[in-house]
Amino acid sequence: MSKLVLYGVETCPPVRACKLTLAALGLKYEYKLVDIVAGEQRTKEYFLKNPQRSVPTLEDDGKFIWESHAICAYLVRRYAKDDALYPKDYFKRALVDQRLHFESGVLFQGCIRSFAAPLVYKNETEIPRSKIDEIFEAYDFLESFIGNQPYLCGSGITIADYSMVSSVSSLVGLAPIDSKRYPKLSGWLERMSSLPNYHSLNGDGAQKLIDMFNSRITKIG
Ligand SMILES: N[C@@H](CCC(=O)N[C@@H](CS)C(=O)NCC(=O)O)C(=O)O
Repeated sequence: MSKLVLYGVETCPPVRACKLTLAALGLKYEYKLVDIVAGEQRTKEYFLKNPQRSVPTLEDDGKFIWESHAICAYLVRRYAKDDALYPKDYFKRALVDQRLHFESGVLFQGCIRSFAAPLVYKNETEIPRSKIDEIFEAYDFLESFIGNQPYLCGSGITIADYSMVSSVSSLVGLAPIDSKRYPKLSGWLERMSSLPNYHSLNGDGAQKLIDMFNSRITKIG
């Protein structure tokens, strides 16, 4: 088997989605820390691996892939014993893809990055109330996606669950999930939180990110 290297930092939700997927597949890999707050993603050496200068990046036998959704899908196609985590069936895969795009565009980019980047890179300390409203709007969608199924795409876990939990668990510090208003979402988050090694793979990093937000935000106005 080829040598896998994951470049990232544990506060980054997409990095944690890749860690959850690698663990679910039982894959061994080397983890190389890229301190994005210190600017390590902007070195020439890293640019040669990933010209977008983002984390995560996966190295597989000297080849590089970035964008967590592409990485997780690749890992399943390349290394999984079956297609449970990313089904080959056209409709089932479309459902997983829809959730992955939702995580990428709405949850991560729209909800997290839009306020986190100004906090980290521009030293801003206030976030508008509308940002919190957008998180709850995203939770409303997730509540309906889950419906009466245990996971986001039905009865079995998929890479969409790993991707989504990395973001949702990072947002609960700013927008707590009330189990009365969001019974499906809170039940799903509880199920995800009881996965083996959940805390070391995702929960601890999510908490560090929440702590970082709390240490920088002085006002939600
Ligand atoms: N959609 C991308 C998002 C990756 C991303 O934006 N990562 C952030 C950290 S969480 C990053 O690399 N930031 C570096 C920078 O902004 O310079 C993915 O899922 O991999």
